[in-house]
Order: sequence, then structure tokens, then C-alpha cells
Amino acid sequence: MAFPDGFLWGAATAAYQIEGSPLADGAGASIWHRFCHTPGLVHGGDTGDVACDHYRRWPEDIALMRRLGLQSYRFSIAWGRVLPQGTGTANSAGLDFYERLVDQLLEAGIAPNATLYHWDLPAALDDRGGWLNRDSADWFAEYADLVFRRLDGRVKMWTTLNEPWVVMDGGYLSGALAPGHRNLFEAPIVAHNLLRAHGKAVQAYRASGAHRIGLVVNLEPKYPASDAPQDRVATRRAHAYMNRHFMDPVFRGRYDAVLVRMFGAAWPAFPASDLDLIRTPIDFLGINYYTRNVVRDDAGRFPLPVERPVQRGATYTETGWEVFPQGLLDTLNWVRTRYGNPPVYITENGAAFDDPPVAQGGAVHDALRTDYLRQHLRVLHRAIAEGCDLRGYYAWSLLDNLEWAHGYSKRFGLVHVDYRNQRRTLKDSGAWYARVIASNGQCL
Ligand code: NCW
Ligand code: CA
Repeated sequence: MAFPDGFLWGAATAAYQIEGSPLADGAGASIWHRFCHTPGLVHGGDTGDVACDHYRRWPEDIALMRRLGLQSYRFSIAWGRVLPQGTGTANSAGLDFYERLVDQLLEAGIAPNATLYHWDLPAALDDRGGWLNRDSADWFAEYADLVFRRLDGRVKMWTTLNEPWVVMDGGYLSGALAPGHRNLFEAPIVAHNLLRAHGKAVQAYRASGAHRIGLVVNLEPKYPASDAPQDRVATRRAHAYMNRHFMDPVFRGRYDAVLVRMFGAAWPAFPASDLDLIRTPIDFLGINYYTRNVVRDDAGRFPLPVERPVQRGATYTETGWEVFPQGLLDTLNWVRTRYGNPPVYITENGAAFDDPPVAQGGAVHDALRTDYLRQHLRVLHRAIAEGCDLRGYYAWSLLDNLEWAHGYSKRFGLVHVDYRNQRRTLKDSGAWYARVIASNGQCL
């Protein structure tokens, strides 16, 4: 079971989830700093104040990446470290941090893959309306351009946004994530401005960058719970909402009618020319895949009129996500056929499990995580055989880290972090993944 030559093996993290020191060296606070410091919003009152202390321990973390044999490392840049107010005066110390990180990654033979936005909007911009403000697309392009000019000589793979759907749904509709709004009328506006921001950053990149830039979306295939018409209709709506709200505009330059109808009065009239900006061609698509969704109609809920009936016999992870590797194959084939087979990277895939404690001598026997990864990687091999243009895979996550509103209670890492002393321990899944990389998947 060998993968194609040049298939890229990596692991991923995000700035606010691992760095700690969120205000160090002149950085401006983000909406996640505010959210975590608002009592009652995050499990256990956890914050990113220390997190994995990666801001100070990054050399040790690069040593861990070497141990895993990573060929690429996907991380995100904290906008507020670079531009404390979000726009205007740059903070050179913030860029220095990422410059040093990138230089040492290259020194270690690890290709950096940088994401510009993994949810940590500068709080100063939230004060100006955040993603609800139409100017947010220009703010983002200004920030992106600054980073490109400083780092594009060394970073050859860029991502504009991580999971814009989650930003919209969690940040502005369910309110479970920063900035914690719950407003049906805001959601489509935020989605649209995120898409415009993405498009403007890609255009800025064409002007100053020399390598590749893409978008990362979370995709979750939908299957009806029964043959009943209402379940089938609900499945279509759930699919349009979660999987096509961002993909259709980027790849086809339009919003789907199902989506527009779902939002009804909450759907504003957008200028048609915005779609031309949004569909600016990208070089690759990043897909984050974790689970599927079995859809049962629940007309009382909006805009996702669905329930997720528990599947008997299935394994669920600690975030409540069903383990369903076949869904990854279905998703890749859906992208291949609907969107013209773009170059794809799996930019996140992984599982939170309650790992056993660190054993004597330093080991974590996390067999469930290894199982999860193995099953999903096997499916990738099939997707390639079926014609998907799949270029690489990033496990989520290098380290246990701050799982947003779940705080530190959910562990996704290949490496265990003891938050009492910041000690890192390679889990069994990490040692296993190192063998997968070393054999280019042959040992699967
Ligand atoms: S969508 C999501 N995740 C995880 C996160 O660690 C990563 O940064 C994301 O790209 C794994 O992959 C994505 N997490 C959703 C968190 C929702 C939390 C809601 C908590 C309610 C109490
Ligand atoms: Ca638990």
C-alpha cells in the first residue's frame, strides 16, 4: 500500500490552541482571548494564556516533529501578533516569531504550511464589527499582504482561512465559539465577508507571492437516516448548508438556491461582482475531515433541521463524532466529481480520545487513536486509486491542545502534553505515525 512519490506527510496545529503568551511582545488580544476570559463560555474556565507554551518551547516542538519524521508542518499565524490593532502599524516582533519558526523548520527539512486565519480575529477588529463589517475583506488582505512579503520566500504553501463554515456557524449562529453571537441574520453576511476576504487575499498573493495558496474547509458528508422524504430533504439542506456554502462560491461562483431558500428573509442581496472576486482560482483545496452526519428531519431547528441519531455499533470519539472512514472516501469523490478534481490535501484528520495516563518510562497507549488514523489513511489510498488528486495528509494534531470551548478536556495529540509541567510524551499513535511516514504508507 505505497502512496505516490512526493505524497506529503505532516501534522497540524493552530496558533491560539498551542502558543500561549497571547499578549507577549506587543501582540494585540484576539476574540478568543476575550472569549476565554469571559466566565462561563469555555469548559473549566480554561484559557490560551499558557496553552502548550509553544511560543517559548517551539525549538523543543520542532525536535518532536523531527522525531516523527514530519515532511511538513501546518501551523497558523496569529493576526494580532503581526498587527496588534488588526490594521495599521505592524509589530515586527510578531513577525520575527514566525520567521524564526519557519527558518528552523526549513533547517530541519520540514516544509512550512502557514494558515493566515485560524479563528483568532484581533479584538480591535471585532470592536469595528469584525466579519460583519464589509471592510473586513480589506483588513484581511492588508494583513495577508504584509505576511506574504515577509515570508513567501520561505513558505511555499499558504492557506487563507481555516474552516470558514465553523467561524460562521460556531461564532455567529450557535454562539459556541468566539465571538459568541447567535443571530441568523448575521451568519450569511459573515460567510460572505469571509469568502470576500479569502478572494482578496488570493488576489494579493497573485501580485506578490510565488508559490501556492488555497482554502481549508471542513467537510462532513450527509446521509439520510431513512428513506422518508422529509429525511431526504433535510439531508439536502444540511449538505447545502455545511458543505456547499463555501465550496460552491469558490469553485463555481454561485450560492445554491437551496441555501438561499433556507435562510429566507435572513439572506441579503449580495452584489454579483463579489462572486467574481470569490471565485479567484486557488492552487489547492485543504479538507478537514472528522466524521459524518446521519440526518433525521427536525423541523423545529433552523437552519440545520436535523437530528443526529446515534448509530448502533459505531465508535464515537470524545467530541461525540462518529468514526466513519467511508465518509472520507465519499467526500473526496464528491469533491472530485462536483468541483473538477482540484489538487487536495487532507489538512486535518484525527480524534479526541480519553488517553490512558503516561505509563512508567514514558509512553501513552492510545490504541483507539492509532485505529482511527489507520482506518482513515487506508481509505485515502483507495481515493487515490479511484482518481482523486490527493497530494498529502496532515494529522490533527501534533500536540494535545486547547480544544476551543472544550478547553483542555479533549486531547487530539500525537504527542501528550502534561499541562502541569509542559512535559511532552510521544504517544503510541505518534510512534506509529512515524513508521507510516518513514515507509510512505507501506506499513498500513
Ligand atoms: S471544528 C473543530 N475542530 C477541532 C479543532 O481543534 C481545530 O482547530 C478545528 O480546525 C478539530 O478540527 C477542527 N472543533 C469544533 C469545536 C466546537 C466546540 C464546541 C464546544 C461546545 C461546548
Ligand atoms: Ca473526557
